[in-house]
Amino acid sequence: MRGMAGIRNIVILTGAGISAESGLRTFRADDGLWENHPVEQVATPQGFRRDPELVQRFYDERRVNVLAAEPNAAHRALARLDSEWDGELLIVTQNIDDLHERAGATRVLHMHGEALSAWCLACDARHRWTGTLLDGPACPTCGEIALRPDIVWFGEMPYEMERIFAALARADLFVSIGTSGAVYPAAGFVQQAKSARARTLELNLERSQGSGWFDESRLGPASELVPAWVEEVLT
Ligand code: BJW
Repeated sequence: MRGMAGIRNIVILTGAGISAESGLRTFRADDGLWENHPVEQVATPQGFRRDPELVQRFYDERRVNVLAAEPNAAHRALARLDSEWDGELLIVTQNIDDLHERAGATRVLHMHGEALSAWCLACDARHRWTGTLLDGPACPTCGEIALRPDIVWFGEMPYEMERIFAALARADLFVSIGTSGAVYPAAGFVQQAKSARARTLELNLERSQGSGWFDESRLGPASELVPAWVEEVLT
């Protein structure tokens, strides 16, 4: 990248690819999460209404996998950037794992929800959740048996969009890491950043669907590309 002169506000978008080397499967790879679980069955509100047990089992398993995973060098490098970058920084993650936080990052926003959170459809409370939901536990706030995974499914509104759009409008640099660019609104962030005159960089194993929108694309594993880019930014 051409130096960091004039860059103060950074927005980083991360996707499943940043956690792949921590052992968490991506969605759209041949052996990805959608392979055995068709997306309309497990990632839509209609699928949940049709077969809640299937969906609860799917996310109970994902929760176990998230708890067993460890942050990799890419998460750690972003945590370093978060602690050392004086300007504005926002890590918008589409991931439901907590590996950014466990690596030490604090300026993190989970736009598609969190595996370790349960949402009560009766009283709207949210609770940190590390156990199962398949067995129908009562909501600790209201006592109703109405907890669902706190995940944004297709057709639902991603979280904190106003905050994200505000950060994109101020961004001097937008960096997309490990995401295929197949899911909106996240896939459109690069265009919003460009209209705010931000520079745009993609770090991914292969070109994403919106690759043409980026000023620069670096292809390779996140565990190598991200630490190298952070080193460049901070020196
Ligand atoms: C590596 C690597 C390594 C591998 N190193 N890289 C028609 C047009 C436009 C939009 C729509 C449309 N029809 C419907 C829509 C809307 C819909 C949508 O986008 N559908 C598309 C299929 C077209 N979107 C929605 O419904 C969203 N809500 C919405 O739009 O509300 C209205 C609204 C309007 C206006 C403003 C705001 C809102 C909600 C989307 C919810 C997505 N939920 C999911 C599942 C929940 C979480 C979970 O179960 O974990 O989120 S879907 C799934 O995809 C998950 C992910 O977060 C998301 C993105 O996937 P990601 O992260 O990109 O993973 P992959 O597998 O696709 O890619 C991995 C990449 O990593 C690859 O490129 C690899 O090469 C790379 N990689 N190893 C670096 N080691």
